[in-house]
Amino acid sequence: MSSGNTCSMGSTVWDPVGILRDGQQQSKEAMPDCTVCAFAYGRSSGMILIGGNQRIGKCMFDITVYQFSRAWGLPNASPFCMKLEGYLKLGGVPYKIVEQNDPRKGPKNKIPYVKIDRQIMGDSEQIYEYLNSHHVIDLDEPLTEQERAIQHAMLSMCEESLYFVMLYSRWMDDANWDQVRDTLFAGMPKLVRPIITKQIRKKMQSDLISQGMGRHNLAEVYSIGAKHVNALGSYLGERSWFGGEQPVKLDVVAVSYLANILKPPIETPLQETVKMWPNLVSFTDRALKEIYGS
Ligand SMILES: N[C@@H](CCC(=O)N[C@@H](CS)C(=O)NCC(=O)O)C(=O)O
Repeated sequence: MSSGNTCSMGSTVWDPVGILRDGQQQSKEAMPDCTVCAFAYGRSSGMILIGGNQRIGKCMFDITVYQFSRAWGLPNASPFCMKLEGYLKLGGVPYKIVEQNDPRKGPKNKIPYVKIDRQIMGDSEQIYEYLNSHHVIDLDEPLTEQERAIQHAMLSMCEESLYFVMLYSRWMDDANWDQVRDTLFAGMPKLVRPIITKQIRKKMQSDLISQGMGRHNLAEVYSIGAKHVNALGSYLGERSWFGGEQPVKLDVVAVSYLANILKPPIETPLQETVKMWPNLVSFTDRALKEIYGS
């Protein structure tokens, strides 16, 4: 699959960045006599760099992540941004961050998106799948097929429903709006802030109504959210990680939502439900520390 230092897998050809054993990064021009080989061994996978007859380093895509500015002391106030960065951190994949607060700049009009070598790509799960299919990352390797199936369903529960409960608490629940506006738009010039934030809030509310969550009242929405949080709490049980002995994809997904519910100074019934699960509270702190170093 490799020739010289350009690597091809299927129809994709890419020019990886070499990372030598001493941690130095090298461009492909600086490694004309090296060969790139893919390897996969247990949870560890990637591209190694062979020079002469020896392994002299590893290769990685040159990855730039475009994501919202950080807020509330969280890795990110967007669970999708927080999750994508967590995947890369847990997988030991190097990346650069560029702050981007305008979703219209992304290929799917959403944040986050990435540039991998010269290719722009949107959607956190599609980005993960791409890296996984190129042997860069495989966070669910420790799981059985059945565990993967259950955890895939829980990931969808978080992204396709709990996410919208959280959005509702930020954009529709009047009790929280001042806090949300003044934190998420702190960087916006004061003169235009009231007008622009009003427009964005209107758009978010209309999106929530189209999606369906916005048609429920407060009590109904928080009761949907409580069922999801209870499912996460029961499923985690006494374990440290959803992966058992070690974190897997769902650990990154779960902390991205739980931290975003627990840490901002937004007191909601959803936050109260999480606080009723001491295992989820300690999981959140453990995952923030061990996955994100915060
Ligand atoms: N499926 C996408 C969802 C990303 C997403 O919904 N991002 C939100 C921020 S958390 C966004 O950009 N919203 C802007 C908008 O909808 O206009 C992913 O996994 O990356």
